[in-house]
Amino acid sequence: MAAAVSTSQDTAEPAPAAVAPRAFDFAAYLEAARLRVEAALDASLALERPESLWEAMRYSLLAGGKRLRPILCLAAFELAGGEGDLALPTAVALEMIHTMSLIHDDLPAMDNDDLRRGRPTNHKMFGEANAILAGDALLTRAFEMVALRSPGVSAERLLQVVGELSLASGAPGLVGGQVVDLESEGKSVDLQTLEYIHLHKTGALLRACVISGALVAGADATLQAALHTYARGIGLAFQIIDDILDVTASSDVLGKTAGKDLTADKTTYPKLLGLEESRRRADGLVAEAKEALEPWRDRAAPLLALADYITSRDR
Ligand code: GRG
Repeated sequence: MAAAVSTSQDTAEPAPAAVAPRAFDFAAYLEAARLRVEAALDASLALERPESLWEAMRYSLLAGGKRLRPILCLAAFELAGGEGDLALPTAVALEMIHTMSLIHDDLPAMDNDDLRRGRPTNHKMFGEANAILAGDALLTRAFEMVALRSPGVSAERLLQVVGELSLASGAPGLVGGQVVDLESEGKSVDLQTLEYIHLHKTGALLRACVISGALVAGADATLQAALHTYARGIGLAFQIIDDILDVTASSDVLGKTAGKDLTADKTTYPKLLGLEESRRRADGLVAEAKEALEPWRDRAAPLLALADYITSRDR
């Protein structure tokens, strides 16, 4: 039977230990994982020369955010039997790639946004050239974290992780998805193209998080295949919810400009299918994702709860 999920606020009387499955406290898990990631991110960048560059990198990397990508990486690492901090540099690398993509996405030549993670965007603070370079430096630092700053992990596993990160961040992933997204602005786009955009722009990096964590722990092919299915489901669901929140949430709560998709005349799931059907699809995808981990249900509580969090989040 799957571990029950509870939050720290639960006050129900504990059932006798002999019969009750131990409840998984997701709120406590998430907070502990977030603090662990924040400390590792802070330690990953010092203020070196030229200080203006490192300051711009640190500004965006340490600006908060849900830290979902590194947490997914660590959860997959643990599901695959990994122990200790071996996957922490990879988790940091994934957040660096994500942060780079946010900095570049906010640039005037792309989404042209002023607000990110509740603060002025990188180019608003440091200028356009510095923002481009801070993004470039975070992307390359991510590969440095894996290749040169992952003590205790075999070269063979690190090479596999480098491969995953390359696929996720390059033309087969983030960049390809972003290009089709930009080309689609102001046009009517069908569901297939929208799915392509979501799976590449957002899904590819989420897949890399889950697979890389598992690779560091030496996951076998069966678990990797299940994690691919899990990652596809949560990746698509994550972006559908992002589209929904763009319509339903405020800029204050999101920490970024709400209503952006409408202003940029983007095709989104809510635009194509309506809010209700979009949410139904996201719920269905999360159910499929969780189903894939059924054989590992006893150890998969964090990944199962993270999948639910993707559809229940408000930012
Ligand atoms: C230059 C190699 C290279 C790539 C950049 C700009 C770009 C190509 C891609 C854009 C990718 C992008 C911004 C996708 C959107 C993904 C998304 C839904 C981001 C929001 O993620 P959250 O909600 O944000 O997890 P926080 O702030 O919580 O981390």
